[in-house]
Amino acid sequence: MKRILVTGAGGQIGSWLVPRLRDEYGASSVMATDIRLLGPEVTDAGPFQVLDATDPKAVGQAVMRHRADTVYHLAAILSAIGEKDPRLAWHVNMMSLEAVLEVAREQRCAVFTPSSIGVFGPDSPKDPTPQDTIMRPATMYGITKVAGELLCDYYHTRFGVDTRGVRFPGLISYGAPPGGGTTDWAVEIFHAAVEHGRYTCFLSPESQLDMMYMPDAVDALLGVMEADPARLVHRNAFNVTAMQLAPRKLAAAIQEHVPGFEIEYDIDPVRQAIADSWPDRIDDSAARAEWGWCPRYDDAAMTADMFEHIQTR
Ligand code: NAD
Ligand code: AKB
Repeated sequence: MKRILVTGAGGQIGSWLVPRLRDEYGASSVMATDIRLLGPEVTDAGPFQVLDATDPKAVGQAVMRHRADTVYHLAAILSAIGEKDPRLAWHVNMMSLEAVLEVAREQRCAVFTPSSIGVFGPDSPKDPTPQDTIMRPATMYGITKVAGELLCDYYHTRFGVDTRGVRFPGLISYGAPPGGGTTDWAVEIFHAAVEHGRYTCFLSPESQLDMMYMPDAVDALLGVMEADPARLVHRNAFNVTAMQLAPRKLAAAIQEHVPGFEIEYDIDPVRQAIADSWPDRIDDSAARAEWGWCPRYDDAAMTADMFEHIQTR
């Protein structure tokens, strides 16, 4: 029976991943943790503990008490907050990953760590961005993600820890709001459309970025962790994508569901510079070949499903 510990469980991904893991492996097998107390939908549905993932001793004790064999390490600071406070991003992203990997080495756990399209920078080829290419990011977030990928690969080759990861694009979901990234506009726009019929976007109309609907992201996460290790040429981390969206394009799709919806632009130079340094489209053929990655939602299916759920709420 699997025994799982999730860090950063209260965030955008964790709020989807924890219920899915509890369905899949049994509620008592999945220990949700976060630096803050979470709501009853998490704490009443299975084990929960407040845990600062940057504290190696506390991480070690939590893994031991729960007898975890797998850690899904989601705690992190995202790109836009990382540019506001680069030292915080370095501290949280690097210290927590180092703590988790050391505990995994000592207690023989597998580790999933999400990377990001943020590993790429202005020198990376933009369309398509290959799996293996130049990675010289221009953000502190990206720097921590590249260093994190290397550290995860190091723990695999040097110590035999089963580390795996994917480079997520911007994730779109209803439920827990996004946590301070450059792609947050693609979530905010849906809520603004339903509540106000208009949205002011902080990126320019043609800023195209890779995106994915959260149900596919959770499938990717479980898919790479369940993959036959003998087939894996890469580990940390696989490019994965599902669609490419720019604000003008998504606004047009939204107008089909919310007639009269209007978008205007008030560009934030910091987040625009981050978006400009990221790929237009990543090539995820390695994930498709090595573990069968295949997203279910394109932009039309995602948009329809988002409205169905937001409007019901
Ligand atoms: P989020 O910001 O929504 O959630 C992060 C969670 O971590 C929060 O609940 C926060 O309370 C918690 N946290 C912060 N500091 C902590 C600490 N020291 N100890 C324990 N918990 C702490 O982030 P998310 O969107 O769920 O992202 C999870 C992971 O996926 C991150 O590594 C992120 O870089 C990566 N990722 C996310 C996206 C996306 O679009 N959401 C895209 C690419 C990669
Ligand atoms: C962000 O915008 O920071 C995240 C990401 C793509 O890593 N959504």
